[in-house]
Amino acid sequence: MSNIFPKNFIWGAATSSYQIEGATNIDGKGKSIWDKFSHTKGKVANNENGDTATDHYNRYKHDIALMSDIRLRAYRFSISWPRILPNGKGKYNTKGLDFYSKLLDELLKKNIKPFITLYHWDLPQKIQDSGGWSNRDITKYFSDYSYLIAKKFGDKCKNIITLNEPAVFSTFGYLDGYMAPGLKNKKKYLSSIHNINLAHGFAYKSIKSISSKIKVGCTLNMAPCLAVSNSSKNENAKIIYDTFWNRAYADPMYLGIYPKIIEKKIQHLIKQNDMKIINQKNDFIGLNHYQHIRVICDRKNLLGARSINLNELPKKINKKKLTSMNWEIVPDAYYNQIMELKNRYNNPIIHLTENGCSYPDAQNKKGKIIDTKRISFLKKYLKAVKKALRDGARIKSYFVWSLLDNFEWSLGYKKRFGIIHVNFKTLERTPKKSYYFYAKLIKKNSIPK
Ligand code: IFM
Repeated sequence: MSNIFPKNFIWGAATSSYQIEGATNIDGKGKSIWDKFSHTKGKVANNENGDTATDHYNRYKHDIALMSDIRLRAYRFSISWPRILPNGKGKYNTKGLDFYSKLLDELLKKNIKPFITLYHWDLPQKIQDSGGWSNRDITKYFSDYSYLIAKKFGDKCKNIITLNEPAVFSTFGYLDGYMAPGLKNKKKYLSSIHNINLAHGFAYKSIKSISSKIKVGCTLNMAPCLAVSNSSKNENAKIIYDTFWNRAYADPMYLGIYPKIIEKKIQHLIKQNDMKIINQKNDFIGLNHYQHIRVICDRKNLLGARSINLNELPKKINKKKLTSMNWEIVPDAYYNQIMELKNRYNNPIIHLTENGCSYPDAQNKKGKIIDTKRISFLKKYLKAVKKALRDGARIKSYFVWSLLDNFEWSLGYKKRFGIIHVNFKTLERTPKKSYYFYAKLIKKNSIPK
């Protein structure tokens, strides 16, 4: 199999607002659920927060110059909803719009295609105060926010992703409580599923009402599930987890139906026409993928199933096969997940909106970061992408996660995913070896040897 990618394949990098911007409390920005959560003692490793993050808000020009130096073709970033609408709705904040307007202009000047994500988890706290994703009213607020962004930026950006990883922010935010807003409430979790789906549908309609030329889709974090053992209780747990993790959003958004297990539980929330609103003619699916998921039966968990910690595995896994997130390196799972999208969702256009790995990435004595493990990871995963292309998947882009080391949510700043190193004391950027690897990949449009 050759390593050459199709002509016009889009090589990009991704980030998100709360993880990189900083400037959380200036220029009229409202508070987000992550501002509150990270400032609540004990919620984030070392009690870190995104107040400064990488200070991208002030350094965006320099960051875009670094993108341009390697001829990055696209940049996926998210807009901070509370920076635009401090209360989540109502009057907009001109300074917030100005920031993204300047960012977009700078990208276009350097010939870098912007991919906007409207929601990457930093919900306005004001909206959380009235229930957040568990209150159906959010669908209207999100739709209005989407309309505003499309109206202001639709001429500059032709690809909009409505939501980033619904399964993550609903499961960890409303069920396991491990991420903002930190709830453990099955009822709210179940309502959040339906409201998230509806919000996507309404946002699609709002954006398309501004211009049918803007391409719209949702980014889903999907991964093949494996039972931790073949006992019937674990096999059953796998089916439950797989349904909630992989199908709760993709099936309604892309097929117009809820999986039976979920439908039974949320039937009372589904109003006439809801399924029609949810199931739009999406232009693409965005896939974020890192590893497969091992599932165990756990009656204490509100779903009766959860993903495992690796130390719960009957057999130890070779440490070399793990990243510093303790995630397994399994490129076959990437291939299988892409093919599952192709086969189950009628061969859609796919954007690979996130993939990458975290390692400690210390600077050596000469100040260099030789992240050979990341390069090896990327080579393996990109070969899986290539194989899926060969087998007919309509993949148009690949976005490495991430452009910069950043704030890894509840895990704080220790987990480094960037191809550019950030010194969180001085905020100095240092391209890692993988940055130069990526440059070569882009130049040759082929996986370097
Ligand atoms: O950092 C996150 C990102 O915000 C969403 N996808 C997974 C990444 C790594 O955990």
